[in-house]
Amino acid sequence: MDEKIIKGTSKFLSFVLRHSPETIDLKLDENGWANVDELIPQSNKHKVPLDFDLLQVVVATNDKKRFIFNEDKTKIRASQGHSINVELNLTEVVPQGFLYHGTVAASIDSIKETGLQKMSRQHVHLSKDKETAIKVGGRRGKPVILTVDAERMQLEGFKFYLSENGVWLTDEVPARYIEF
Ligand code: HQG
Repeated sequence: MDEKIIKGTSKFLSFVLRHSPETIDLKLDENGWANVDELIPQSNKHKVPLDFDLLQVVVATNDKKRFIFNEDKTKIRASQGHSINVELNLTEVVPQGFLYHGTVAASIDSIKETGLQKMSRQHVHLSKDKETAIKVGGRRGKPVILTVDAERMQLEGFKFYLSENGVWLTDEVPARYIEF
């Protein structure tokens, strides 16, 4: 299958399943699930070609496992990254040591002032390795990597969650826990 089509479909799914299902008149349930038999016709109706085979390939080959099916593949959702309000029922996880956040120099003064904020998403996104953080920051320019003392944060009462695809999530990171 054509790589370009797979990537384009992944971007389209990120958009509708995380941010804007109404664009294709799609309803997500309160846990962020879309019915596959609604997603496919609604996509086609809005001129985005989609069938079950393509959907399966996108889910299976996605580099970050961004999407997940329920057990019988009748529903699909994004594992993280939402700006719309969905309840993912994430389980709390206790981090050990440090986590990393990739950003760019232009954001540093503001982050020093207010810490890491979730901005338009539901959580602040952190990763357990620097390489991933470099990629995340690199989406916006020359990456700057911040080191977060997640273990100390958790000991002092902050909650951490791990998405189905391995992204560490928290509500905010006050600047005192960040090594710049
Ligand atoms: C910055 C991608 C100023 C923050 C990635 C980031 C990730 C602040 C931007 C996922 C700030 C928000 C999320 C503050 C945070 N002042 N700037 N106080 N606090 N920022 O896209 O973490 O490929 O919402 O540093 O891989 O970049 O789409 O968050 O630059 O996992 O699956 O505000 O998106 O995943 O940007 O990326 P985002 P992010 P996907």
